[in-house]
This record gives sequence, C-alpha cells and structure tokens, in this order.
Amino acid sequence: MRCDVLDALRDALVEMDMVRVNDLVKEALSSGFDPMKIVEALRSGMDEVGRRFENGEYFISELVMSGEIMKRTLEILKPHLKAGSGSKGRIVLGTIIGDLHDIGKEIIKTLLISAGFEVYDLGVDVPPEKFVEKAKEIGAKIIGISALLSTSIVNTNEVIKKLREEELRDKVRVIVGGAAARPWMIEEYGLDAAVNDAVKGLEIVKRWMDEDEPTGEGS
Ligand code: B12
Repeated sequence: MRCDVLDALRDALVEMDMVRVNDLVKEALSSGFDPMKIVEALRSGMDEVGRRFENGEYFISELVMSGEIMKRTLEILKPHLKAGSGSKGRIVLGTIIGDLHDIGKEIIKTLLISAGFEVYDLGVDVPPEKFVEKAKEIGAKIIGISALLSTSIVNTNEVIKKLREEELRDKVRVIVGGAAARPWMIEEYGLDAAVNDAVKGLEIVKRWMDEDEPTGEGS
C-alpha cells in the first residue's frame, strides 16, 4: 500500500530538503505512524543517496549532508521510541575499526536503551580488542557491532578471535548490524547473528537475554 507521507519523507531526504524532512516527520508522528516506520522510510532514502553516490550522481558532500539531516531527525524521533523499565542486561556497542558511520548505531542504541538495556557505546572506529576488554570489564553477555563498509566487515572476525583467546566465546554473543551485514558472515566469521534491520536486531537481543547462558557459536 502506498503511503504518501512516508514516500514524501523519503523523497525529501533524497533531495536533502531539511525543512521538508522536519515538517514531514512531525506530520507523520502526529498522524500516529510508528516511529520505526518513519526510521525505515528515512533509511530507504539514505539507501537511494548511497545508490546515487555509487552512480556518480552524488558526491561526498551529499553523503555528509544526508547524514546530518538523518542525525537531526533522529533527535526528534528518539523521545517517541518506546520506553522500557529496569535493566535487562548490559550490551557493548560500537562501529568496527576503519568505519566511521554511526547513524544506524545510534538507532539501535536508542531502541536498546528504550527496551531497558544498559548500553556501553564505544563510538566509531573501534579496535576488536576494545569490544572484548569492555565486555570483560562490565560482564556484558552481548557485543553489538555496526559495520557499513565491505572493507571493514572482516574485522568483526577479529572480535570473535579475541573472545576465543580470552576464553569468553561461550559467554558472549556477537551480533553485527549495518548495511554491510549479511547472513553468510555468521558462518564465515563465527558470529551469532547478522542483520541490517534494527527491529530484527532488537528481537534477537531480547530473545538471547531471555535465554540462559549462550550454548556456543551460531546459537
Ligand atoms: C551517510 C553516509 C556516510 C556519512 C556517514 C555519516 C555518519 N555520521 O554516519 C559519511 C559522509 C561520513 C560517509 C563516509 C563514507 N562512506 Co558512506 N554512506 C552513507 C550512506 C548514504 C547512509 C548510511 C546510513 O546512515 N544509513 C542509514 C542507517 C539508519 O542505516 P544502517 O546503518 O544500515 O542502520 C540500520 C540497520 O542496519 C541497523 N543497524 C546498524 N548498525 C547496527 C548494529 C547492530 C548491533 C544492530 C543489531 C543493528 C544495526 O539499524 C539501522 C536501522 O534499521 C550509505 C548508503 C547506505 N546504503 O547505507 C553510504 C555508504 C555506507 N558509504 C560508503 C562509502 C564508500 C563511504 C566512504 C568510503 C566514501 C569515501 N570515498 O570517503 C566514506 C567512509 C568513511 C569511513 N571510514 O567510515 C558506501 C560503502 C560501500 C561498501 N560496500 O563498502 C555506501 C554503501 C554508499 C555506496 N552505495 O557506495 N558515508
């Protein structure tokens, strides 16, 4: 089914019309749209910006500009993402080394906090050992990694190797998200999950937290 406000929002982001994006987000919220549907419309706009960049139609300046609009818009949406209560557990989060993209990371972080998780955000360009050190320090059972560049995604395997070295692999689960995340990485890199959708990622994390200790790789 066509949805005019969300389609218009996507187009306004692609055209980098910040004022219109702002107005349409407010209109969508007051019309009762699920905030995650709004996020997905914006993400689809970002995908189109990425396609235009690949085709040589857009340049770095457009990537920067669309990123800025997306970040500002996220600030409007954050208070509308459902609030939870109590601590459901600790999660270490960050964007893998070599990668500076952080918009998707901010979205999953907001969802996790809203669902009641304690999130330790290490930022962007995070070396594999930092994820593991932090998880060890705070006793986190989950590491969440954001990865958008195909050149950096392989570094998620280093997190797994480090966990094995520290004999923590059976205690900590690793989920990778972001535009570069693909299911084949689960087997290839020894991850527990790979998704490019924050809502699916949140469901997986909640399920893990409801279960007992992890049973091993790929569980
Ligand atoms: C905005 C943008 C930028 C901005 C980033 C601003 C910022 N603060 O993040 C800037 C300008 C800095 C940038 C730079 C570059 N970029 Co860029 N960028 C993009 C763009 C257009 C949008 C990314 C985005 O924010 N999407 C919206 C968010 C919401 O989507 P998302 O990250 O996928 O997140 C969702 C889910 O995946 C999930 N999620 C995300 N993380 C996590 C983590 C967990 C644990 C979970 C569970 C879920 C989850 O939640 C979100 C909501 O559902 C993409 C295009 C694309 N299709 O992704 C290119 C893109 C990622 N960039 C690309 C490139 C090439 C670059 C540069 C190398 C360009 C250059 N020549 O310098 C540099 C790299 C810099 C670096 N070292 O990181 C390529 C990567 C190609 C590839 N296959 O490797 C893309 C795909 C564009 C393209 N089609 O060519 N970029």
